[in-house]
Amino acid sequence: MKNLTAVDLTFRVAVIALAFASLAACAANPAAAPAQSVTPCTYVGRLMDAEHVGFDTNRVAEIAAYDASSDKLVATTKTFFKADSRRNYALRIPMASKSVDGALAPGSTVRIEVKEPNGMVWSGLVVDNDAEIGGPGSVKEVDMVLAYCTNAYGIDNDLLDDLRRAWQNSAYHVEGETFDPRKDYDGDGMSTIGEALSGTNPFDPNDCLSIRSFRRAGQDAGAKDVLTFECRPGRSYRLEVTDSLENPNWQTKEFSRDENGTPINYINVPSTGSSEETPTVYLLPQTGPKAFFRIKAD
Ligand SMILES: [Ca+2]
Repeated sequence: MKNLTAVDLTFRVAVIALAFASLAACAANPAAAPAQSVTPCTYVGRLMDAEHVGFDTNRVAEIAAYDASSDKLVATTKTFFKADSRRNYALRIPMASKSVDGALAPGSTVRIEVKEPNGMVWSGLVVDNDAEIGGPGSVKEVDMVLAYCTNAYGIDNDLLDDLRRAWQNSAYHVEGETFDPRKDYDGDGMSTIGEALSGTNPFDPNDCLSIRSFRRAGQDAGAKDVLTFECRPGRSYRLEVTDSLENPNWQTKEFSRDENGTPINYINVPSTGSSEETPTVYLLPQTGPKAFFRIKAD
């Protein structure tokens, strides 16, 4: 087992809901009232490795939260897989109405620790501004990437080394040139970093995240547009649409996986999935004379 102290630079954070109802019970005389247990605060989001492959039920990571002041273990959970959500973990932090007898209360801070299935432990994870837990019943959306990054490109140091070696062994290597992972060496429209994080080959112009085919819906009632794209293991995909590329206003477009399926916003591929699955998705026809689509990999 190897212990690391890591600061993830890529947390994306949004507090999506807050509820304060349970605080009212102690408002009359907060000093005298005993601490009461209240609805937990929940951290939810997507836990990914350095290449943005999500952990799931095939590749289970364990997540633990510690009280930052006492280092006492307060909550644990494991990653899961849901076909219709990019989230793969939910960590419920038990709370009390106030901080007595070691109970966590609004304003307390936690330290997150992650154990990968290979035994590697990421300890001391700093959750940016989200170490402080929210109010009772609050939900904090926190994505976590297990990356150790001290370079200027914002990616894992080992991944950067791997990409540099692959470039040196590729047809795009130029003696004396410095490797820059922000470049699109193979000229397929995606940067080297973008390809590495979406699971395609940065040094193969025929391999990149792309829409493979699109067919407009016919005139029949209920007909749908049909779109296909290639997936990679462990990634989560979403679709966006805009009616103009001059002043694009990209909006999330719902997927529907079959003719009668309930529309969903994400297509998730298990971490042990086929390396080049090409899903066919059916879309409600876009209104208006033009529509431009794009696929995003998380
Ligand atoms: Ca490529």
